[in-house]
Amino acid sequence: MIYGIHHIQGLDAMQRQDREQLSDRIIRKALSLGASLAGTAAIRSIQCTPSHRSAGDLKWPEGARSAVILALHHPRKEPSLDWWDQRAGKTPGNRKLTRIVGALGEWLKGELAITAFAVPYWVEDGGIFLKEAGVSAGLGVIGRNNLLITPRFGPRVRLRALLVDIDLQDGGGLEFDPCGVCPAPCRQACPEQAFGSGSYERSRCRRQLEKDQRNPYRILDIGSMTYSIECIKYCRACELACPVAG
Ligand code: B12
Repeated sequence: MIYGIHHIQGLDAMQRQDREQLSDRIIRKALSLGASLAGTAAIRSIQCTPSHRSAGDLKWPEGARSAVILALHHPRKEPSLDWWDQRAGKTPGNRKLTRIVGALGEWLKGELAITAFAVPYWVEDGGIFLKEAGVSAGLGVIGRNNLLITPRFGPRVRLRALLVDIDLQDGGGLEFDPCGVCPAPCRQACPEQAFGSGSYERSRCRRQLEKDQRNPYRILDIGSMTYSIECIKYCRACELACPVAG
């Protein structure tokens, strides 16, 4: 009997070690493909986060057991990564992230025989709440600006995910509290006082983003050498005011 328990405990430890090694390998591959950060999480821990709990009936692909969450750094000095244009993928940053996700999915299938499901951006199209998945994967924490704050890049990252049909390590539980002693310049920076009530108000934030939509920019199209590409530079005040990671 005692031997049996030890045997099971040994098996558990081995499975945990396998999961950790596999997660590490996948994370290293994602970084080598150009992701700035990557992490893994069990679907059941993502399902326990506030937005997933309150959304209730999200449709997860059958067989999906874990998620790989990727982040791409959007540095202050490269604002164009985040300009929304008319092309597929919408922003240069998102196009890059989508390419990395695609290449990682191919590698998982070809190298490790793992089935990967690309996750749409919009939750209503079958997507997931990416900031909270990022917390579950240990990439960062939710800050007072309501964004995922990462230790290395602050909130200046964009996120995407892949779901996979195997068990991977649950990366959550990051010990990081950047907002505890911060005077929250992010909250003062909002042009619509979306944090005026003490918590984030989506309708106020949306009001600013609608103003940005009504005020598109024309940028130079290198092909035709004319100012013909129209793009929207959405407000990032709460993100850019965050002092974490400079
Ligand atoms: C819809 C959407 C919007 C809407 C509504 C946003 C909203 N928060 O309600 C609008 C258009 C207004 C918007 C605005 C912005 N968005 Co937006 N948006 C999304 C989208 C598609 C879904 C987000 C959503 O609906 N969440 C559900 C709502 C109810 O949750 P919530 O407001 O985030 O609040 C929850 C969390 O804070 C959580 N929470 C609070 N504390 C804690 C603690 C823990 C431990 C946990 C686990 C959770 C948690 O509980 C709250 C309630 O459920 C995601 C992409 C995706 N698929 O996830 C991008 C996304 C969240 N947006 C992003 C960005 C960057 C922005 C903007 C800066 C605009 C811009 N220039 O891109 C602003 C910032 C607004 C802000 N400060 O929150 C990034 C965030 C990156 C990051 N570092 O966090 C995302 C992930 C897209 C991306 N490309 O990577 N967005």
